[in-house]
Amino acid sequence: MAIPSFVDQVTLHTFGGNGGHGCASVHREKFKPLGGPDGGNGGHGGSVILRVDPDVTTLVDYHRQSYRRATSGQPGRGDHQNGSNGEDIVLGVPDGTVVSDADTGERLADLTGPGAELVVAQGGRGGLGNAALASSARKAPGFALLGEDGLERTVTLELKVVADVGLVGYPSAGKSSLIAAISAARPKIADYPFTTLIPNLGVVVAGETTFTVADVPGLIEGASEGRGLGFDFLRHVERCAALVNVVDCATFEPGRDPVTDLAVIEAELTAHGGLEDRPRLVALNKVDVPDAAELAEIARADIEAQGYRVFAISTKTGEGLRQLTYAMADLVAQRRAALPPPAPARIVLRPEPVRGGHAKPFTVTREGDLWRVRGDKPERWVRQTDFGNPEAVGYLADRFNRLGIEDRLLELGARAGDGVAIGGTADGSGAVVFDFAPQVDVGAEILSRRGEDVRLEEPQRPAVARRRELDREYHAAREAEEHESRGARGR
Ligand SMILES: Nc1nc2c(ncn2[C@@H]2O[C@H](COP(=O)(O)OP(=O)(O)OP(=O)(O)O)[C@@H](O)[C@H]2O)c(=O)[nH]1
Ligand SMILES: [Mg+2]
Repeated sequence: MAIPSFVDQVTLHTFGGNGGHGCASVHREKFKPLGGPDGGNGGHGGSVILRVDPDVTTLVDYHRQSYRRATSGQPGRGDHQNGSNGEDIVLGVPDGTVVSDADTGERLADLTGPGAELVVAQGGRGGLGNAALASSARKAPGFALLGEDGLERTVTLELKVVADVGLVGYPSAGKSSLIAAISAARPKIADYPFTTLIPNLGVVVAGETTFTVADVPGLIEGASEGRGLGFDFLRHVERCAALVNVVDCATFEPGRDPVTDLAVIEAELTAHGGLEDRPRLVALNKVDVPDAAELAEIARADIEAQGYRVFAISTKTGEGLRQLTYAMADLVAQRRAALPPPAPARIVLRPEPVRGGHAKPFTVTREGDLWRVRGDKPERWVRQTDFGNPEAVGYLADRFNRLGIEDRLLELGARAGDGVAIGGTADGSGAVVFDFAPQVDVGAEILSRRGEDVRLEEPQRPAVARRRELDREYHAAREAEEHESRGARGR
């Protein structure tokens, strides 16, 4: 199989599954008409996950099928039955896949090392059923929370293969021919210079070792001063374990011979810098040509005297290729043995479900005649709310108050009737807008949490007020904990 190209790129559309809605239901039994809330929770939507799989070497699968959707969570049902979770989709990607957001170009992850993974489109959380929403203060909630929609994200996957061995040399020295001769890759080969415009990559198997070889567009004297086009590509071989200098022994160009060519290329590599410590092999190519074979034999002694291992080869006849590939494999194996073993830990990157995330629980800003509230929690709570159910809307108001949004608005000078927008994009679309109706203004004495009626209780004494305050704090803390623990699973 031909490896498509050095840089493989594909756009992938991913969709996390939606969370299932929670269920509002009341247990019914003979002689027990109101047996308490028993609505189950909705299941979480599945996520789309990219994970490095050593068996995957290209992105071609995603060229063919570029839409990937995880399944949604099932809704909760009565009798405490929770909906099942949607299934995650794990997409195998090659080691060295760079993931960026297709819209913003922002780099999301550089997936290297087996098992490294990125949750690219997180599934929505399931909504809590009314059984889970019940508390001592809210014994029979007549509502449940909605499941959240899964995230959608379009990403660009880019494969930047780090080749084990880099081939350098003059144009037309036979670098691409060498890749074609020792691997299944079929790069373009021609007798004019600069045939190769971007690096080619081939996979070579020599004995126990499998490694990748990349060529670099031909280098010429003065490349480091901007001549030709190979110089910029040298950064691709910076991470190679070894370099092979391919030398043309059959050129008739004046002023060129194997020893001089090698010196010129080495001078350019030195000018580039950073490649000094890379082991080198020298391949004297085209020895099928009679004159070239002779020239190679003369040059060999000279080049070996400089400390290089020299291989006389012909990509045409295959002469010397076996010895050369085994020597490459040795260098690759040595380098691999010297490197620390890959970290067993998995890098799990989870992009924030809401743009950027917020350090504070929420922020309030004045925008024209609107107050805009932003924050992961308030925005999530809005998504979980069934606005057709007044009790659910009331519960949302309670949650806002417990977080201190109302206090903050009053502090900033908001007045009853002002518009309050929760969330929304930068241009303001997608927000949910309320009329500000501060509960303290209408009289604290008839205020209550949902499922509670203060009129049925004793008039408030200071001790009662204090207890209510503590109770409020307790519930706020419990709610935070609940979200933390779900958050730990990434939901
Ligand atoms: N006789 C002979 N010709 C060869 C051999 N290897 C390569 N060639 C020829 O040399 C020419 C250049 O080969 P390429 O493989 O394209 O050279 P390259 O180094 O990749 O060149 P650029 O991509 O331009 O840098 C082609 O015409 C090949 O057929 C060989 O072993 N023997
Ligand atoms: Mg080439």
